[in-house]
Amino acid sequence: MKKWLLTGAAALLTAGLAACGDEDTGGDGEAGGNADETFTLSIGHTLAETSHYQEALYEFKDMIEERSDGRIEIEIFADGALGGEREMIESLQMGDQEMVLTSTGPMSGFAEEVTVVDLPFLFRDHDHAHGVLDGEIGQDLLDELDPHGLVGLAWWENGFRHLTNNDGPVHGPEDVDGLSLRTMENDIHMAAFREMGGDPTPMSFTELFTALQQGVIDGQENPIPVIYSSRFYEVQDHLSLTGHVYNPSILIVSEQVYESMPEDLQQILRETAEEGAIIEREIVQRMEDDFITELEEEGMEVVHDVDLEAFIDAVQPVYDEYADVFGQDLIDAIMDHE
Ligand code: EAX
Repeated sequence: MKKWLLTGAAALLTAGLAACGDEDTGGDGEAGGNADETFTLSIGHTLAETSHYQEALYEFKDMIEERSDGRIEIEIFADGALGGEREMIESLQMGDQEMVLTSTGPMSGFAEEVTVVDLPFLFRDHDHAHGVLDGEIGQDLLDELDPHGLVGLAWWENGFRHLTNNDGPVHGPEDVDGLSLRTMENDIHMAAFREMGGDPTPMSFTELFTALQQGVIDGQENPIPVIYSSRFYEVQDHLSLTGHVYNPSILIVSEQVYESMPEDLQQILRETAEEGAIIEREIVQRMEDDFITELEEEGMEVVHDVDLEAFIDAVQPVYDEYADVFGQDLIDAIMDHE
């Protein structure tokens, strides 16, 4: 009985969505809506209103609303107001939320193929990452979202992730031994820290500041713009510039919502998301350049010259394990990309 009800509800929902798009879909379900229909798209993210995500989304909002002549209205919800990243992605799949700007961290629960980008030390620098993600490999990875009710519009950016903790300065993997560390809900990151003797705890970003404040965990890892805008300097004493993972973000729209929109608005969404990526990456670069000094001024002790080779050696077993998941050819294609 319960299953029938769910099936019935799903059928009603589908019929309702199809109805609102009937005028222009031509029955293929690819595009819907009509010329004068308006769409309000809520975009959720977990970072602060002073973050790189928020600053870039303001620009995105202005461009979208201008280019659509007001047929699309964007509402931005920061600070996890709509939930953690995994929750928000699930809401998109159910059609309960329109958009999310999320790190790839939690993606292993939705499209594991995408998390190849989460391998530690996979990308040499920002240019290398952008070259891979903006090319064929990046598009193929975004396409992996399609079967999961998600449309990946463009690769945005969170940045290179660095390690903070309250135990002491971390110079090499030996200093990670015994540290309890929050990680994203990402098996690869957890495996990497276990290889160093760390004790990883997967946790939504929305719980992280309180967990650090209460000493539930010793440390965490995040890009400089996140560490600064989320004020982790108030609850963390030591920062080590490990840059152990390049963390892209993805601007995602619910497939149900996307397919209810007419093609011209779909195109505006895609093109503006790609332009927004360029703007957002520039914001990240500026923040990465400026905020390390700010964090030192806020009292964090910063280790600038970590033993990078030792970290890279320590995480090699993770490559051996995940070569079977992603395929060595894909990993090589990414690492060898100019
Ligand atoms: O995507 O969870 C994290 O550490 C992420 O950096 C954050 O949610 C931004």
